[in-house]
Order: sequence, then C-alpha cells, then structure tokens
Amino acid sequence: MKEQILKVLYESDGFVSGQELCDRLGVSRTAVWKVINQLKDEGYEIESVNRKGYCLSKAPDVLSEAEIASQMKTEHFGRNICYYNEVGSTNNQAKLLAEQGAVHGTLVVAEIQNAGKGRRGRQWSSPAGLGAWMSVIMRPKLLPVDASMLTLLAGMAVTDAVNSFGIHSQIKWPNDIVIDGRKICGILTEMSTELEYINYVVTGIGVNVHNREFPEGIAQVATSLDLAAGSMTSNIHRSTLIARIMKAFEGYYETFVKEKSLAFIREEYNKRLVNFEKEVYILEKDKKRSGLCLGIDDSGCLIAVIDGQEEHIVSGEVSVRGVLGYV
Ligand code: BT5
Repeated sequence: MKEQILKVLYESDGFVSGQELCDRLGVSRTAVWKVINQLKDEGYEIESVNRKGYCLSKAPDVLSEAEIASQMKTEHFGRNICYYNEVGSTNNQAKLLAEQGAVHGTLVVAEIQNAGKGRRGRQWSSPAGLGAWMSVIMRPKLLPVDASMLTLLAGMAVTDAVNSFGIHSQIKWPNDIVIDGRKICGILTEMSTELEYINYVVTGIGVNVHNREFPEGIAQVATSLDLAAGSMTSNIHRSTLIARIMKAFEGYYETFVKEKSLAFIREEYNKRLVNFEKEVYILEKDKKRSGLCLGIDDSGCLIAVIDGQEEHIVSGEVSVRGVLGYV
C-alpha cells in the first residue's frame, strides 16, 4: 500500500484528497493516515491540509522497496524488488535468489555492498547512500555465448538514463560508463549455464551518484553524477535512476532476445563509444598492442585495425585503454 500511495502522490500535481486515496486503494482513512505518517518518518515532506488532502512537497533520496517500486514503469524488470540495507555483493545475492527460483526480472538493490566486486576478482567501491548498486536476474532463451552482449545493452540503458538527467555520458567498451573520461559506472554480467542453455544471467550495475570523493587508487579515474553535474547537488534520486535504467534495459533486452544480434543498436552504440575511431591499446594477458577502434560488430566484439589487419576482439580477457590514459 505504501508503494501505491507514493505512486499516487508522485503522479499528482497538487493535493490528493484522503477520500480519493481511500477509494483508489480500497482502504480506510485511518490506514491511509498511518502510511502517510510512516512516510513522514522516513523523511518525505507531505503537507496535509483539511479538506484538500495530502501533497508531497519533497521526497528524500531513500532506497526502499516501496520507493523504487513507485517509480518503476516496466513490465518485468524490477517488478520483483529485493532491497537490502547491506549485502556483500548484489550480484552474489541475485545468484543466490536465482538458484532459489527468483522470477525473471527480479531486481536486487542494496544501500551498501561490503564486498562489491568488479571483473576478475577486482573490487567495486560501494559506500552507503552514495550510489545505485543493483543486479537484475534474467532467464533468457539464449545460447551462453550470447550472454555477454547483455553487458552492452546494460551500457546503453545506463547512458540513456544518465543522459535523461541532462548529463552526457559515454560507453567504454565493454563494461564501463564514463563522463569526461572518468568512470561513473561499472557493469558485471555473470551466469549459470548448461552446455546449450542459460539457467539464469545476473547483470550487476553500479553507478556512483552522490560520491564527492573516492578511495585512493580510483580517485584519479572515478567520478559521480553529482560531481559531473557541477557544484550543486545533482538532485538525482537513486530510485528514479534505477527505474529509468530498468525501463531502458528491458526495452533493449526484449528486442535483443528476439533478434539475437546487436545490429539494432550498433550505430547508436558506436556513437556513444568513447574510443570510437581513436587509437587504443588492447591489453591481453601478456600482450599490449595498439590499433584503431572501429566500434562494435553485431555480436558485440570490438573491431580494431591492428597492423593493418581488422580484428574482432571478444570481451573477457582483454582491457582497452586510450593511448593517453584510461579512455
Ligand atoms: C567493473 O569491473 O567495472 C564492474 C563493476 C560492477 C559493480 C556492480 S555494483 C552492483 C553489482 N554487485 C557487484 O558486486 N558488482 C556489481 P572492472 O571493469 O573489473 O572494474 C573494476 C575497477 O574499477 C576497480 O579495479 C577499480 O579500479 C575501479 N573502481 C572500483 N570501484 C569504483 C567505483 N565506485 N567507481 C569507479 N571506479 C571504481
């Protein structure tokens, strides 16, 4: 009921009468009043005026199931929300829930990750209250080799969402989102497979939102939406950001599972690619080569011209760096 009341308050322009809330939700005035008080306790500023009803004048940037759900405009993604104040890693938690049968589209969100992870055992800094740390469980009918393309779709979704707040972000293939050359988001796709099919895939997305500083080691390469928005706080609510990412991701996902190719986003992806038509270093286990980046192909490989030869580079064991630094 909290979610529904929030949704009505968010969607209405001014006051909503207590009676209207009761009628729409089929509950008593006392029940509505109780929820309104709970919301006030959680930091929502709600005016209550006799005979006019309730008006939401200010919402805090809180993450709760009700808050996230009240913003969600999807069909499957983020319809089942598992919110935790603290977990090790939302990806690990999502894998656990997927093993226990969690439905397609289940979204796991945490306020803090005390063991947030990147690729290949790297760490992901995920302090409390500052970011959107989330993972979504998918059960696609795809071959295991196709799953890595979900990372690229998530990248498109994150840039859509970030750009919708008026902040220009770009993609650093395969799994980083950057603003002005600094990393704002990392994406990590993991899966459980049989030989020929996928049991489930988990795509984890971490977006720095309100961070003003970063731990040593990443301070030079990381940024946040607030920092990118300039001196003022960006006023971005993490719940809105999460809902917009889910909406965009679901849209891309639906087309992708039908077409099993990235042809439909390829042109737009390449426009957003920070290294497009630039010289890059391709770092493999013990090799460092340089080449001209020509964007992605229809299966998500990065095309690079190395020593005059066009190569299609599969994500996984490689990293791409700009010749002048991180991008
Ligand atoms: C990634 O790995 O970029 C994938 C990160 C995925 C994080 C999400 S949060 C929700 C879900 N649950 C998880 O446990 N993980 C996912 P990789 O490309 O390996 O980059 C990791 C590197 O990014 C680190 O070694 C640091 O250099 C840098 N880094 C760590 N934390 C960062 C942060 N908050 N912002 C920017 N860069 C960071």
